[in-house]
Amino acid sequence: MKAGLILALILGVATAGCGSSYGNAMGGSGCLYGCPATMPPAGTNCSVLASGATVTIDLNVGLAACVDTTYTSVLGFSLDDAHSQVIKIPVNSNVVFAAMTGGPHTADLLGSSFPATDTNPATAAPAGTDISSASFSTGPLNTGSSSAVYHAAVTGIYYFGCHFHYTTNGMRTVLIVQ
Ligand SMILES: [Cu+2]
Repeated sequence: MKAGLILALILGVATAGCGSSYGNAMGGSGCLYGCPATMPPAGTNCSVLASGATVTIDLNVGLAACVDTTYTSVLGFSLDDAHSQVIKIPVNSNVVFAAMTGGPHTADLLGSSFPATDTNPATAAPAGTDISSASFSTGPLNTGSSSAVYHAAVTGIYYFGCHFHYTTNGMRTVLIVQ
């Protein structure tokens, strides 16, 4: 009985942390679309390697967050629609972004670091545009819709964010074309 009480207290503290410490860490006052399933683990390698001729990247702000050892906190961009990830894309892949829940979302190229705010105009780039192009964006994608098919032909490290959730929720990632 005593062990059960201690466990309940621990779970209570973990739940309380969802709306307070996590929200503050993201620079906002809480989790607008529900808190991530798990708290961001510290010092984790969040990177995954995509495969296939076309890489589909899910946009979903409700994913489990991840604090990457190199690129810091990432949220809402994923290959498995479960975990926020830093995504490595084989050079010359096609790339599609799919809004899963909580849309509209965008995938905006922000440059070579995470800026304070997303100043990308978030205008949809034509199909076939390289994701490394200046001010690349998918434009707003409503829940259930996918972007045009884009291209990743220029190796590099690209910081991305969602126009609607970058500041409020910390929705951001790093795409590495290699
Ligand atoms: Cu978003």
